[in-house]
Amino acid sequence: MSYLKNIDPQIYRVIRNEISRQEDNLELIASENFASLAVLEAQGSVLTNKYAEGYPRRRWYGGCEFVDDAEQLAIERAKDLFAAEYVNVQPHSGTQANMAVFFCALKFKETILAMDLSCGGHLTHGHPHNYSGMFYNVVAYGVNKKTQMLDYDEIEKLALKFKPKLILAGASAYSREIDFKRFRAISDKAGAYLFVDMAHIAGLVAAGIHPSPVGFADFVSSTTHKTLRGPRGGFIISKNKFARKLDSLVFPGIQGGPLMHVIAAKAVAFAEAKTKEFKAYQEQVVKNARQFCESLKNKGFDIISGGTDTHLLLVDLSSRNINGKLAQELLQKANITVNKNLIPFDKLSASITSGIRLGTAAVTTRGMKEKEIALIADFIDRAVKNRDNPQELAKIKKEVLDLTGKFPLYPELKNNG
Ligand code: DSN
Repeated sequence: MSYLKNIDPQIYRVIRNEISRQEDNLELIASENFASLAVLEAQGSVLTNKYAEGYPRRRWYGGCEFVDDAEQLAIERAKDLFAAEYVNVQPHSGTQANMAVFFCALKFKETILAMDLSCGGHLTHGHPHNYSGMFYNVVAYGVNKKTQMLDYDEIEKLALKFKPKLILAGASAYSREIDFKRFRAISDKAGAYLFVDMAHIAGLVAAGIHPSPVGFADFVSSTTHKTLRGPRGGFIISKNKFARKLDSLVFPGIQGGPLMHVIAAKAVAFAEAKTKEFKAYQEQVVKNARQFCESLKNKGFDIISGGTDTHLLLVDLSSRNINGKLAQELLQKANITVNKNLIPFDKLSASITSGIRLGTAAVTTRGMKEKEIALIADFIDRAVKNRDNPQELAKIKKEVLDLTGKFPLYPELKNNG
């Protein structure tokens, strides 16, 4: 970064600080990951200079021959990876991917049935402060109070009662396998479109570790940067019959020029996701999440639904006499990064919460396995027990630094000096 250092030492410093933060902290935010150097190189390339409104070979501006190749590769690789008929790789984010799908499937004020935020849903799944909640009539489903898992009979009842035009499956804080076949059957009975937001589990789906929604859903949206481990961005999958409408809704409907450097990086990530190493990585992500549940349960923590089938787990802190906000702040003191999270039927507000959400995608990318996960669970337990003991928290932080030091973010760079 020698040019940046000369031209803008302040931003150079910000990036150096962030590199150190990522190196020195245990990143347990379930939606984060570390993209490969190849993805970073593509994303940091001159493709950022190019405007390319339109789609490959049908652009509004000249000079698009090479960015056309990048977008075509991204589309073809995503189609191959997810066995998809149609893919649009231009959405700048998952939120915009979801917006294009809503605009394609629905008229304003029509009814959607989607998962409640407090039970694991996402803001774009009908939250009143998001476009999805402002433009549409939202009916929410949650989880069963006892099992804390999706209750498909209950979802079917709601679908038949409210006759939504669209049913949305997928979540940000739900750790169990989702039965897309059952969702399809419910949607068919209710005469609704099925829309799956697979942003969190896209990497698991790509690797065949979680059943794919493609084939069951009319629309699938995703981000590229969570378990899929690509650049920050979104994409949409659907059947060919929606291709023209979705294309024109993404551009010119809700976006201008596509981010060609990001699209090139998405192409790299889709190629990486086809490899044997990626499949092994995703298997380890889930093994690590299961180990995390077991280790935390052994220390007396309550895990929502009792376990996980994915990369994430939701910890109910109620019995440990600490709320999510305090736990997040406390763990930060020991260089452990987590996010506070509502748990199903939470009695506390969204800004306090009774839980924390933990994910294993990022630490697994660093090479950590079950042994290290057990150690991390121990750090969390000790931090919670010693919340008023600064010396012990400092000791845990030192142990975290010992651990992160053994698992560099980009070992290739270290080996190159
Ligand atoms: N912010 C993401 C998450 O943490 O799940 C969802 O968009």
